Amino acid sequence: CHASVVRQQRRFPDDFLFGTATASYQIEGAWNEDGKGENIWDYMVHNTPEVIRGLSNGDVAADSYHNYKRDVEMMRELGLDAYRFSLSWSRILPTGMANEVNPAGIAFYNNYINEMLKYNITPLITLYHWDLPQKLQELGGFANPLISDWFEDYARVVYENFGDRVKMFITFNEPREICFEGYGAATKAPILNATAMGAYLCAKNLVTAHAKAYYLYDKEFRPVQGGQCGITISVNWFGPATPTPEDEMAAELRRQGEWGIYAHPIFSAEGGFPKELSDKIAEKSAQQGYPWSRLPVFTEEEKAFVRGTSDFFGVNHYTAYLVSATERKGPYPVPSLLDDVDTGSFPDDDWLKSASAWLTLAPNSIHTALTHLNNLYNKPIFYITENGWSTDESRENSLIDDDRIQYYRASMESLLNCLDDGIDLRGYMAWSLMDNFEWMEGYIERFGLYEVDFSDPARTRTPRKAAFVYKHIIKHRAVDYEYEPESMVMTID
Ligand code: GBH
Repeated sequence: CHASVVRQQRRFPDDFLFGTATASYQIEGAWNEDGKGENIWDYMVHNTPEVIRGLSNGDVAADSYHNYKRDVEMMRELGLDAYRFSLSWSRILPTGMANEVNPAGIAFYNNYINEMLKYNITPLITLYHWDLPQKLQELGGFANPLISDWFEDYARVVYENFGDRVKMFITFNEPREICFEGYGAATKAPILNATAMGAYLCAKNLVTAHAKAYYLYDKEFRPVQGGQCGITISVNWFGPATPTPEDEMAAELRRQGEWGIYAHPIFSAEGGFPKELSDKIAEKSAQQGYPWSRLPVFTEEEKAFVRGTSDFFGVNHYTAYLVSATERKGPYPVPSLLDDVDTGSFPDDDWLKSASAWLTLAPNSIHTALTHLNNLYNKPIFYITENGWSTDESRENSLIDDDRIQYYRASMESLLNCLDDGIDLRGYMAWSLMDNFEWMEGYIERFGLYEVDFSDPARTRTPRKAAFVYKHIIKHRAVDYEYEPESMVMTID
């Protein structure tokens, strides 16, 4: 068969940023060491341990707080251009407020950053990946509009301490998971399950907090530090299950409920919440006897404040779903975002399944999603800030992950399709550098290019086969389907 010989090898540009991503609570451990304050994940796993599969927690996790040099060594082994990681707000500001800065927290991140820079690895910082200081949660967290001031104060400490060396800041990771899962449902901390309005209040306050942190960077820090500031939103693809107007409309409403509600205020020309979704929530709220819409109003002034406040669009993309106006719906709580949107969603039966119920290999979905966003939001600069595949911790031969390799290669083709179309896509971060605390799934679902032995106090990291394949892709800026690692021994080139 000549297919592999005939297939034209498409290449990534030399300046395309290849990296991996992680998040503080998922890897750091050291939950109460050196002055760190308690956050909402510490609080939840200690007070309601039964919400986590296997009753595990992130107290130690991959222990990156003590293993950061090994982490950077792995980055060097892979030949990464960049590494995306998040800061623990309560490690830096133990009370959540800027009254007290923890020097040990600043020192830890300085060491991590400096170790990367020593080897020319570009650090990308996420300010918030879900670990809110518990004291701020007790004041309402993202349901309190004052969160935007508290976040701005925290952002100032971050820019002041790290912005001399870090040139890319991401304010929030995945507003949907923060707002919908944490406030509007009970699938992430702080498990509020305030279904009627939790996600909606949080959405407005979060995008406003993002905008304040953006202006702070833009006006006070960018002139000296010269970097970029943006946001990362989870954009999975939601397409119609059948080509009928009903399913087309259902898919559009679902996209607005999943990510448009966070992206539209920042990236659209007109600003504010998406129209069809706003109308639908207003209509349902009226039917339900509310004197006002459960979706908060954006005044014209507020819309203008939030609009256009991101230097790039960070996209976390994992998968796609088919959306139906009638099939496989609910039951959903009433009232709730899911009931407002009122659609069913499911993967195609033919798509390869991962260890996570929500994650299948949907063909070319990065390209489909980015093409849509590119048209909708007037061609922003894009980074894929997460993309990855899970295997089950109980798998035999856990280092041989051919399904993960298949997924990453498919992702590469989809990225190349974007580049071929002239989409301004500048980088790709694989989730994840190593196995870590997978939130409610504990240590059962594994996303790492490196396996971590969580029963070993040293948290030994061992490369999986996919690590060698990703390394080869980065080195050659292309996908070679013939490539097989010669051995499972990893070295630094
Ligand atoms: C990312 O979220 C996160 O940023 C990262 O921290 C995480 O480790 C990674 O994905 C892998 O999960 O169980 O059906 O209720 C991805 C988006 C959305 C994926 C919510 C899991 C749970 C759906 N996530 N989803 S369900």
